[in-house]
Amino acid sequence: TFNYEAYHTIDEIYNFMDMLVAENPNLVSKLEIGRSTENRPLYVGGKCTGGTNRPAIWIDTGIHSREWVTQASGVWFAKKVLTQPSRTMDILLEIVTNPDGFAYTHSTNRMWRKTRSKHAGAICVGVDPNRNWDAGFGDAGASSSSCSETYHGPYPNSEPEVKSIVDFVKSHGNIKAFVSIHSYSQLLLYPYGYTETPVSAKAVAALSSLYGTKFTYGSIITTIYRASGSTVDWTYNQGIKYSFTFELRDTGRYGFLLPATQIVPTAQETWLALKVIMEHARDNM
Ligand code: 0X9
Ligand code: ZN
Repeated sequence: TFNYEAYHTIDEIYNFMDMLVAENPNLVSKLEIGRSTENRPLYVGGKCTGGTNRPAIWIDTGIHSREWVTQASGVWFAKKVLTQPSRTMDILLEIVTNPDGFAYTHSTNRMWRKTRSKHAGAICVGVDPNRNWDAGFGDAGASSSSCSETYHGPYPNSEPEVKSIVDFVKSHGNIKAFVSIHSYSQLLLYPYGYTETPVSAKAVAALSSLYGTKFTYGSIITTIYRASGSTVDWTYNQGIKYSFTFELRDTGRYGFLLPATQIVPTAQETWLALKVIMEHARDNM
C-alpha cells in the first residue's frame, strides 16, 4: 500500500496512478495530454461522472517542481475523490505538472523550480512555467534572462508542459473551475479583476476550520506581487470564472522543505477549500 505520509519519486507517483486506475477502472481514467521536454508523459487523472466533457474542475500540482507538498497533496486528493459521493462535475487532476523539474529535484537539486528546457541562445536551463502562459506574457513580473527563476521563456507556451494544458483546456471546452496549486505562503489568490470574492472567504474559512491554519486571500497583485504570464491569468481570460492559485503551507519556517508529517494535514485542510470551490462552481455555472 501507498504511504501518503512520505514524499515520493516520479516513478512511485506514476505507479500509484496506475494502481488507482487498475483498482477503479469504472471511476478513474488516466489520459496522457502530452510529453515534457525530456519526453516524460504528462498525465491527467480524471474522475468521470459519465458522458463526455461534462462540466469539470481542473486541479494541477507541482508546476513548480520544488514545491513538494503540492504533488504529495495531489496524490492524496486523487485517492480522496474516489471516496467522495459522485458529484455532477468531473475532476481533472494533473499531479506531476513539471515532471522534468521534479525528477531533477530528486536527482540533483532539491530547490529546482523551473522546467528543464534548453532554448537556442539561452545561457541557462529552464523556464518558469508560471510565467510562460499567453496572458500579459513578458510584462513586468517576469524576467527575460534565462538564468532568472522567473524567466518567461522565448515565447508564450514555449514549454510543452504549458502548451499541453492549453491545448487540453481549449479542446475540453467545459472546464468551470481551475485551481493551480503552489507552495508556500498560505494564500488563496485570484486574478486581477476577479469579482467572486465571497467564495474565497468561504474556502479559506473551511480550510482553517480543521487545524486553525491561517490563510490570507486576495488578488494576486495586491496580496503577493506582480506576476505576468501566469496560469490563472490565462485561464481567467479563457472565461474560466473560478480560477484560483493556492500557496499551501507553511509561511517560511520550513518553506519548500516542509516535513513529511505535514503532508496529510496540508492535503486534508486544502481539500475542504477545494470542496467549497467545487460546490460553488457547480451551483453557479
Ligand atoms: O511566483 C509565483 O509563481 C508564485 N509563487 S511561488 O512561490 N509558488 O513561485 C505566485 C504567483 C502568483 N500567482 C499567479 N500569478 N497565478
Ligand atoms: Zn510555485
